[in-house]
Amino acid sequence: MPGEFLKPWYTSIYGMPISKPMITIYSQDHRYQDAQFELIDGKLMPPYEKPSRAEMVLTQVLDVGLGTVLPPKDFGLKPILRVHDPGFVTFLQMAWEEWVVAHGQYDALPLNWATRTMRHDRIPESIDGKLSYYSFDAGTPITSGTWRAITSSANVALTGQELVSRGERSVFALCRPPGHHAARDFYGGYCFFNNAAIAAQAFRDAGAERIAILDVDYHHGNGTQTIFYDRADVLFISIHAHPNQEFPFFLGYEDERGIGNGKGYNRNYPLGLGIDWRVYQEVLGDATRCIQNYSPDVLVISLGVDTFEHDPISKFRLKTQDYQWIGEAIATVDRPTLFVMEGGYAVEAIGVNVVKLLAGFENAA
Ligand code: B3N
Ligand code: ZN
Repeated sequence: MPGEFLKPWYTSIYGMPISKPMITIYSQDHRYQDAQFELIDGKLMPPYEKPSRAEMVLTQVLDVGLGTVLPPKDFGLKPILRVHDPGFVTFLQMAWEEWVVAHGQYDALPLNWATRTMRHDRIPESIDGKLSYYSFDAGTPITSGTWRAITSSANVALTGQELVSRGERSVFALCRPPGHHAARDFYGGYCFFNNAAIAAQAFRDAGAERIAILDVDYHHGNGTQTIFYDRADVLFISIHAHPNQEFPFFLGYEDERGIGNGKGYNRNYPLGLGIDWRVYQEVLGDATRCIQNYSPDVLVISLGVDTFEHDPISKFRLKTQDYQWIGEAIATVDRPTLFVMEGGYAVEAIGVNVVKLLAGFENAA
């Protein structure tokens, strides 16, 4: 690892000039989430969501000199429990231990779910039952290192949040595992803790009055949407593949506009498969204008680059150059901004695309 990354904790650099424009927060602990298999097309295959994704992004951040790379601070469970259900958090903490006792050292996956007429008000006692209760897909394995990786990922987001709260104009939280599919009490879509939601709530708790979250990942951020659906203090906007065609299938439609106090503070832009920059830029322009009208204190970006034309699991046609323009469009909002890493599976290109976007933002800001 480059020496810069091994610097002591950032409190030692507060008040000192930061030589490079955008700080990245990164921890090697993401490597503890390293599953053997993922259920894809009816087969158990090597996972798309793998450690090399984050490593490629870090390499690119360092290669172009985006800015200082700092390790996360440990915030404990308190800020996670501001967003997630205590029973869910305890389940994630204990799941691997209980699974090994029941089944041995294989990745833990659920087998069935409580659909429609079945009961949702009983939490089973067995680990198999709890896996079913607290998940919504079979593509998100719990492994021996999951707990360490997901707490680290949340800390990466929270460290970025703290830096922005203390005056940084923009910070990149290089989170892995991602988070935007995780809801208050269920995981799935490679996500366990909702890093962007945890950071948004932490901004509120630090005194910010209005937060906007813009989710540019290919998949709808169902978890983030539901966490803030009845709230006016967090505007959620998502641009994504239409859920009648793509995961997560059961949320992300245009008519989901929020409920109660949150009515009008949720906005979805589901797009057809195969769209390119011409379509995307119009929608993005609409989304940024909507955010400007809301006038948030802080902007959180759920940053997925699985919108890329060569992404192996997605069907948009954005090119590398387009990511710079996405960054420039985000910069027009002109707010302190925390970027939180979500999806992107074209491993060779993931770093270039992410850094294009961040540099595009930084140079336009
Ligand atoms: O949607 C998929 C999927 C689609 C196409 C695939 N091919 C062509 C091999 C493989 C898989 N899988 C369901 C799980 C997707 C999780 C998405 C996580 C994410 O990036 N969220 O933002
Ligand atoms: Zn995605």
